[in-house]
Amino acid sequence: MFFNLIGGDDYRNFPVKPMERTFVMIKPEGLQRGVAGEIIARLEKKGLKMVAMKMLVISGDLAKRHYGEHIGKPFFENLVKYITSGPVIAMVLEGKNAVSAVRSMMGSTDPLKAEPGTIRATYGMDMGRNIIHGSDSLTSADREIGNFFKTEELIEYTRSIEPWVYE
Ligand code: RTP
Ligand code: MG
Repeated sequence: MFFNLIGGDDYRNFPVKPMERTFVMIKPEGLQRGVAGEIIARLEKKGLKMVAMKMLVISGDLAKRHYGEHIGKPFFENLVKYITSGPVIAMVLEGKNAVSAVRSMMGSTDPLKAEPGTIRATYGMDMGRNIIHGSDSLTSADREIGNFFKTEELIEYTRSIEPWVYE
């Protein structure tokens, strides 16, 4: 967690707001199905600020590190095989309560159980094809951001719309 004065000097009378950063990934089917842009647009429209983004094919090592908490579970091998099967888009998004904001936009892990209107409910049919990943806690977010991005790839900038997103 870190603190950011919104709008810079022009808004110095605004209170300092705690902002979170979360790691988000459009999984391989997002690019194969041509819906990656739509999903990114939803996250942007919500008000989340993009601080890093890249397209990559995940290596086996990176996949095992990213999904390390699931090592030994019956779905682990398939998960690693799938997530390394094609390009993904990795992002860091910033905002107030960004971790839980993204998780609630994503919906449950199983797209058939996800609340209607959530990203997974809208774009998925199967547990192993749930289109998007988002960090499940601030601790995971820090770890996942570090796995995918160098510090210098996280871009610090001010958006003039900030006072129209946060009170
Ligand atoms: P993610 O990490 O991908 O954002 O998903 P999540 O937090 O909602 O779910 P998690 O428990 O972390 O599981 C990671 C991914 O593994 C697949 N999975 N399959 N067959 C199963 O029981 C099972 N459980 C999980 C899903 O693709 C899930 O996104
Ligand atoms: Mg998870």
